[in-house]
Amino acid sequence: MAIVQPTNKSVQSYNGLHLYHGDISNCSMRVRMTLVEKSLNWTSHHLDLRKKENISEDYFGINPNGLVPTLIHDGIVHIESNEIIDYLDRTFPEPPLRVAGKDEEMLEWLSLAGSIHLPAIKPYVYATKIQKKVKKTVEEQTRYEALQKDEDLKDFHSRHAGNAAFREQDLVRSKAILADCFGKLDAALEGNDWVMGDRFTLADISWIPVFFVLSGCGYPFGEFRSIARWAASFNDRPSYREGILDWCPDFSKV
Ligand SMILES: N[C@@H](CCC(=O)N[C@@H](CS)C(=O)NCC(=O)O)C(=O)O
Repeated sequence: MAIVQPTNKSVQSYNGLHLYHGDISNCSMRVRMTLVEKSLNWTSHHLDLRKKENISEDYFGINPNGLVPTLIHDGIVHIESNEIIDYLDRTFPEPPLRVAGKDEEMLEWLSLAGSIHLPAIKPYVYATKIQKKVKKTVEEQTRYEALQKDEDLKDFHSRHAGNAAFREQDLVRSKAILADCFGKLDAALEGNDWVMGDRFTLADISWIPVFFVLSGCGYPFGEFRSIARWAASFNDRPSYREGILDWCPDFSKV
């Protein structure tokens, strides 16, 4: 479990569920979807990533990477979206978002989504769509470098700092990883309603936001026929509407 001891102690007095999240953040979308699936009440602390509201001493004192989402449950701070959704499903087991006896397989899907975030999803989204929209001013960049201790994140953000732009090779690597993962996802969905078979689980919740955001960036999903069928079936699900569309109606317009 990714629990952190915040240096910003104010959050330790929070009761119930509090979520720091971003409207356009795919990692936040999976936590919002899980909260909706469970019909849980939660307090929203929205951070606008375009306005760099995450780059503050206060927020780095809660999430040491300065990333969204962060869940605070009765004063305990949880980070890492895929771990948060697993925590929520274990803590609030009804309705279950897992298949009995198939935990290992399902957690592999969550772990895969988590592992490709920095090398593939983030570069694709920035390079194709949002790098200009989230470009930091010199002042914001200086503040970020002072607050950020994670070298991989520093390296990632240095690639589009100032006049820099993502290199073709970053995009090529990202596309190769994504094609491999979507091939696996498509195969898992072949003949199945959901990733784990006939039950909607955290594995779907982990990948639906990835599909939504990358579609908005123009990712060519056309060849993945089972993914297309899956996407049509989650369209009317309340957690998709309330967890994703109510916050970000169309990623292509971000
Ligand atoms: N591994 C983290 C990744 C979180 C992450 O990268 N969040 C993005 C939005 S999806 C963010 O906060 N971006 C702002 C930044 O990189 O400064 C998780 O799954 O929670």
